[in-house]
Amino acid sequence: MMSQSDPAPQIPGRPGSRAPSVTEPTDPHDPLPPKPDQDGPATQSPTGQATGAEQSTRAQAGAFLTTAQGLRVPDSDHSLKAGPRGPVLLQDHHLREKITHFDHERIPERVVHARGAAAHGVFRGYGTATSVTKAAFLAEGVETPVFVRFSTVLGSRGSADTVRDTRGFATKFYTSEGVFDLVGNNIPVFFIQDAIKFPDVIHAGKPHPDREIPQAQSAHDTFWDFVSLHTEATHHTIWNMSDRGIPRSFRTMEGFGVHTFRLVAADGSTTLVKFHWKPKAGVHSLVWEEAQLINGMDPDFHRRDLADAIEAGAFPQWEFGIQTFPDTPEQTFEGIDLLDPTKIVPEELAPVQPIGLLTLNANPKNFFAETEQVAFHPGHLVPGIDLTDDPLLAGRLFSYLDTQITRLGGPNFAQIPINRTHAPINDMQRDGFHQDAVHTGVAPYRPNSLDGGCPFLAGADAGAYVETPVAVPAATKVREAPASFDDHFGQARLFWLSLSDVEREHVVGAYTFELAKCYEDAVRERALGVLANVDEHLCAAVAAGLGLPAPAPTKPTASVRPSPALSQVGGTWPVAGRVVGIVADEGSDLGALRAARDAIAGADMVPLIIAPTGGALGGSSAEPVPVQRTFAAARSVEFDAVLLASAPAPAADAYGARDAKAGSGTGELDPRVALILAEAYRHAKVVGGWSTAGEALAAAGIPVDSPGVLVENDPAAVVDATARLLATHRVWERFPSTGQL
Ligand code: HDE
Repeated sequence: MMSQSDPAPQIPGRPGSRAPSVTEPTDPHDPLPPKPDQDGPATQSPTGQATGAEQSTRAQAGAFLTTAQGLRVPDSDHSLKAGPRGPVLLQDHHLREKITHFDHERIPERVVHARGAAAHGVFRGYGTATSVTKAAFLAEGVETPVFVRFSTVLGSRGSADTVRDTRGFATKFYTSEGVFDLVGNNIPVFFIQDAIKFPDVIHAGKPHPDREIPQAQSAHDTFWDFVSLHTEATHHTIWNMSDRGIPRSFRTMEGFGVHTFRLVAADGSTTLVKFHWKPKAGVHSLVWEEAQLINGMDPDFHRRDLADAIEAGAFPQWEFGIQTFPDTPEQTFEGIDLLDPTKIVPEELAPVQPIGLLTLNANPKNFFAETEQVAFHPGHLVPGIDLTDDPLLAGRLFSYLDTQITRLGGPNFAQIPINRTHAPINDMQRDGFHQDAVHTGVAPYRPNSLDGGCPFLAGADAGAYVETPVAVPAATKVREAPASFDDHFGQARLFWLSLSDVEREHVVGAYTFELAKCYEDAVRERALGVLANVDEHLCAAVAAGLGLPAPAPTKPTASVRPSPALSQVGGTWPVAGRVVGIVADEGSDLGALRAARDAIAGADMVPLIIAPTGGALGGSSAEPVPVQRTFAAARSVEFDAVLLASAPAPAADAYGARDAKAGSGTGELDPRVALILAEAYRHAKVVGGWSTAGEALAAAGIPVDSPGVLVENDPAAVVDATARLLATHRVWERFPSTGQL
């Protein structure tokens, strides 16, 4: 029997591949297939060979419960005892195996980027990079399977998604020449210029070591203590304090390789490049109050959004691009040191040239096997992509390999299915914990004759990775950075001056919030001293919010040319996967409701019906409308726009003792609906509707004639206008600026 509240088919989020029955199924049958939106790692062998096996050969099999040895088990609820009330017997092999395995289910979380979500996809090369790189996967039309993991940096594995933080954007390309990993972030610069400082910046950002608070955020003394003393962090920090620190979705983030890389063409010529991912959905962020509410309402907001979008067929896409710079001995471009990872090259000086398209089209089948066990490494390179001497990159090349040995329990993590290359392996590495390969021969050494001399060395013409013979200038060993790394404020100022007014207001709000959360005035004062060197208006506004005097700059502020490409306001983008809530009740015109719902789904957005109770509206009609959210369970932050199909009166549970959001619950309109509307309006989202929507908006105190408030008789017209406005991401006019920044 199907459950009564079977959701409309276009709503993503069904947990299993089939709707469950109410009663427990007892007829033995094989495991259900995975959901259609899911995919798993390719069935390569541990030595990188295509096995042609079905993915299901790696999944559980057979209809009956077994032990890990395949022995069928008659009872898994009772330990073996000497009588029903007697002692449990040590000989219970099933109990011991079950509990022992459970005891060891956890592995260490990543020391940074512990919280993440991932998806499978495909990368298609445009061929536009072939003049600068021989990398096979970048050739025209070549399709390469990929696995992409997005993450926050500071939080533990179970922390909330929408905290203010940098996001990881790590891509594993399973190319024909071996695995290439681009382990990037959503912010193009980093806190530090030298890897030796990484433990410092992370220890400062992580919770205080005594009380282990606060979780997953930078709004605390140790973080601001460090970044105010260590001023090379200023540029990265202002990005974190901007809207970039609170993305709306993984789908609406840019990605950056951060370091400068060196590309090598077939003719041996080299080019320095910076890698970029440009989201087709545009760069879009939350507002801070929204982010904070979401952390409570739906801590899984970003991972749910990614999975739901893929399940709904709104496949997230990014264009891959490069900025190219001549590979000169100075390794600078327009006076910018390309080895300094705290600097960008503005796109206006070096345009991002598209070289391929990334499409994420499948959700993982198993979080642990894939998302948790995937192991990225900036040293996973393919011919045509080489490194530079960025001292931050150098330390990473050591760290990523090293960390996996603890995290994944030994040196054989490359054999875990999600990490397996799609190119044949003959590496002469042997044994170790969790060895999956069954090597043959007797001579895992070179040179040998006993295994016929195999394996043999390849030359560049046979696809070998040959490091570029870059000249290294004669030098003396020192612990020093070049003088060109010294300017810590100029590009923070460039970023600030490139933002629109509303984005600057957000930056001021974020600094003020974070510094207000610090305990020590000394830390606040020092942080203001840093801001004074970035911009006097920024510093004055934050100081005013903190109730502290604004210090004078200690260095002359740089004269910079703004880079409009850094602002995320302006422009229009596709709306696929955006979420539109429709408030309705039994008084709503069901025909109009269905039409609106279907029009939203037809525009590739996700419609969610919000009603006084669960179940379906028009239960006795021929076509009931399933409800996805109740007034008690919904909050504005789930929706990009909220439409009303009527003005629902207070529902039976609209009183404070049952649902504190309802308050005293007086008035014509259900107070939870009023709250949803007020919040959505406050966050500059589209609100509107048809029928009696105007009355509801008025009852919620929303001026019906203000921008982005859409009330029309025809639901289709409302949906149309909603989609047009959502394409601009937010109703920006609702955030008028003071113009003082
Ligand atoms: Fe990482 N970083 N990192 N990082 N990083 C890790 O590797 C490290 C840096 C980035 O989804 C760790 O497998 C050092 C910059 C991402 O699995 C670790 C330094 C950038 C991820 C590590 C940096 C990144 C990591 C932890 C300073 C952007 C998540 C677990 C030199 C370009 C990858 C792991 C995933 C993860 C070290 C700085 C991006 C400890 C030493 C700069 C996206 O190895």
